[in-house]
Amino acid sequence: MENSPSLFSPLTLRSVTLRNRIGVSPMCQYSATDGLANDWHLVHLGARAVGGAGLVIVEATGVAPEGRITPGCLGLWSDKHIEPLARIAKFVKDHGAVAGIQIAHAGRKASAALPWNGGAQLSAAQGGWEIIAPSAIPFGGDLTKVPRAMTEADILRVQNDFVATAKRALTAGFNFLELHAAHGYLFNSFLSPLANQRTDKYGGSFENRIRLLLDTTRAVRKVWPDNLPLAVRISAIDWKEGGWQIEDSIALAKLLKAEGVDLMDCSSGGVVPDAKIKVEPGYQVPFAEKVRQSANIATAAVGFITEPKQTDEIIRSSQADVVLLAREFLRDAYWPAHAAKVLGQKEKLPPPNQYARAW
Ligand code: 531
Repeated sequence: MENSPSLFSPLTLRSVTLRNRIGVSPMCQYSATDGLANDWHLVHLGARAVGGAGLVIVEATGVAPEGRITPGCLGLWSDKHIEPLARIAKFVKDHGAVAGIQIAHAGRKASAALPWNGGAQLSAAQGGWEIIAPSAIPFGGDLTKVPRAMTEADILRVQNDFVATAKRALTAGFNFLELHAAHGYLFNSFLSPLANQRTDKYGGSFENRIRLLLDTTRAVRKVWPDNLPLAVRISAIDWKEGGWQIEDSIALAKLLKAEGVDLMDCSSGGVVPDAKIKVEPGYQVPFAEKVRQSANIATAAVGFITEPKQTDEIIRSSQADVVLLAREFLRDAYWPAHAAKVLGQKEKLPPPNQYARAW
């Protein structure tokens, strides 16, 4: 009889095996200088590998300086960014987790202040920069900058930036790569008709709006080894009439799967500031479930997931293959160890030798 998986079952994606289904969601730390990772990132991510996560994903990491959300965001746009990230990838792997990284371009949501400085967009005098997007439409709210509509040359350059960054991520030792196509950032703003009003081959029809992401994925897959998993984070819906819908996500997932994407990480929202989002425990899990069932691809569930029982149930009921915890992991780096105890499965997560007498 086949055993259906639970939270502490391993998961193999290509040649990479996660020791359990618990992942650290990529979470911005706004703590880098010039995009360079430092001791904060090492301790933040390293602690969660020690805590028992199966997968640790480094926060949205800019493929270009102007693709950072804030001046404190990580980047991997040059070779000098590799070494401090390599140190982190090694530590994470040495402690039993898969080392993932999310690579990103923030598009019209770039050039913002750190959240603890208000998060509004920065003028040039404040250290901000020119922002680019599919169309010259500002995001709104505190993000008032009018982006420059990208030329075809800009589009090709960004594609190349993703490819070059993927290569550097490989050199740094990561064994899981995620493309950020959610939360209103550059790829997401091409996907959604609410942000993309282009009239060329990158706008209008569904086929045109997904072109940049599809082309970039194809190009990245060529340099990201066959034996390593590739994931894409999407906003499964815009939570807005006239916006991107779940059917679009399913159609996109099928096409991305055909390009060699192994896992769809299903978040939602972030394309427009006035979306009506009903945030409650597990509110995005149905998106992971629908995409998984309808596109026949592995998914990650993310968003307001905090409880061991709830998390275990998501895996047992086949709603998702991986559960990514975000804020709950900020509250508790040892969440997997605590969850194993609550679920009566302590034997499934052996302690690090150094901590064995206290586990
Ligand atoms: C939270 C967020 C989730 C969904 C929609 C909008 C915002 N996060 C997203 C982060 C940045 C900080 C806020 C990223 O995806 C990089």
